[in-house]
Amino acid sequence: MHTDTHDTELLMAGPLLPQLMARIEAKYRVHRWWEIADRAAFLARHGSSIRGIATSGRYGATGEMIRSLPALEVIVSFGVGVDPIDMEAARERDVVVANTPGVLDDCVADTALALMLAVSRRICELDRFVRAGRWKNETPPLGRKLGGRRCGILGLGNIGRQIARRAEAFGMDIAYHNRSPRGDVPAHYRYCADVHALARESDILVLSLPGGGATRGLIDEGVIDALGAQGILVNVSRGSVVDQEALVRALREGRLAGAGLDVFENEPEVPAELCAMEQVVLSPHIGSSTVETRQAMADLVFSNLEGWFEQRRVLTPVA
Ligand code: 8YV
Repeated sequence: MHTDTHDTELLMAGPLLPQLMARIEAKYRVHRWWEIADRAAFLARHGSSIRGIATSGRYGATGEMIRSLPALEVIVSFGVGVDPIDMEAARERDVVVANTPGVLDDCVADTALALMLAVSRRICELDRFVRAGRWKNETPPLGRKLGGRRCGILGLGNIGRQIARRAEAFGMDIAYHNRSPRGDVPAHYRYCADVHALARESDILVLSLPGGGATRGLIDEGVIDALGAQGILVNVSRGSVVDQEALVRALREGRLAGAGLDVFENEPEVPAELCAMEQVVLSPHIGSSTVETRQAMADLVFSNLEGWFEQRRVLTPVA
């Protein structure tokens, strides 16, 4: 069935991938939220005809936005994390929310392994060493091997499982913590009953759990100390999960060996002290940023929109 959607009005919360924006704007009547100067006047005029929000894990959708659109039916988000979407407001208003799970698991897991390797083998530090001409007069410092060390995964969901597979291929032992043990993972993955136990049993602790209120500040001073002075923290989930000040303090005081961070508490702000640390590898939230995966995410966003407005069914609803 083909339905004409040209008159369907959408609010786009922020700029998305250019080719995705072009595709959406060719098919729907799109209002660009970030370009609207007088938002109150805009809402008074168009608020009651907007049926969908196109957003991302970066822009989200606030409760205020959701409640100010009485005709809203669907929120379609680019990314798997829905922490900046007010899910409760969406539920109250019977608004369907769709994200892009599945298509980015490989790339986010690759990013986690890249950070694990980069920190353990001191790749970025040694790159700076070579560029500074120090090789001529100095012996490069030694790294640590991954094989034989313990990889703890906090959040063994789809992404976490891909991280586990990769870490196993490097010869690491796998432990994890979820709300409950998973029955569908290899029996030799050790389940730890809480975050502290997992940190104690890990050489490298990888965070791949959802952000949001329920996990805010979960990685605090106590967990960092349980990971210990030889430990490495890798975060590919959300900056909000980590008490960033406690992390910086532990790195400064040598109570943690290193960190590989793709996400931060207040992106794109990164504390200057972190930027100055040799034992830290920083990346600008690029977990899913490959040509292939971003295209797959864009296709899924578009299919979710089409699915809703043509068949009243999104492909990947958030449960
Ligand atoms: C995206 C992400 O970069 O999927 C997620 O939750 O964090 C990333 O894949 C983000 O959603 C786009 O802004």
